[in-house]
Amino acid sequence: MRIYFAGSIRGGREDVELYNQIINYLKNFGEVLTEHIGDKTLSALGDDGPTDQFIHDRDMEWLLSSDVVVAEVTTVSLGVGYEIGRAVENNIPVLCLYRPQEGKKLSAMISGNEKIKIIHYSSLDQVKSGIKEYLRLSHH
Ligand code: 6K6
Repeated sequence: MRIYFAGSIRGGREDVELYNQIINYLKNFGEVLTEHIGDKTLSALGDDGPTDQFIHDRDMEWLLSSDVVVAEVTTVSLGVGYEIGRAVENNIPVLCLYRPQEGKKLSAMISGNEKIKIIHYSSLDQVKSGIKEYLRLSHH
């Protein structure tokens, strides 16, 4: 199974450690195409890598070749929202992982889309069992 993990980069890197842990768990189920999302050396501002056009084109190719998109959506990211939209448009199953917080709600464009599965969680153990159940049931 080819898994595209999406998580915030320029939207903010507060959850990078968690992305890393989720990516490591996802590796039990298949190939994670986007391991760099969990790379702590990748900052929100660093731009010493490839051009934005290269990043966009490469990521879209990976996204469209994936069997499932798993997105951590707690830290709001324009790029992650865009990737989710493109995945839905191309009939690629999307699993969103969200930690509910006081005074903040998930975008209605995500929570209101019946094609998107959303797991609300508060601990790593919880998110792991939710991922396991989803990936087992959806026969990818
Ligand atoms: C380094 C520092 C800033 O940007 C970089 C390199 N950028 C990216 N490298 C790989 N994937 C990226 C990059 N920027 C965005 N993406 C894709 O968009 C990833 O697949 C993420 O899921 C998503 C993050 O979007 P933003 O809007 O939070 O950056």
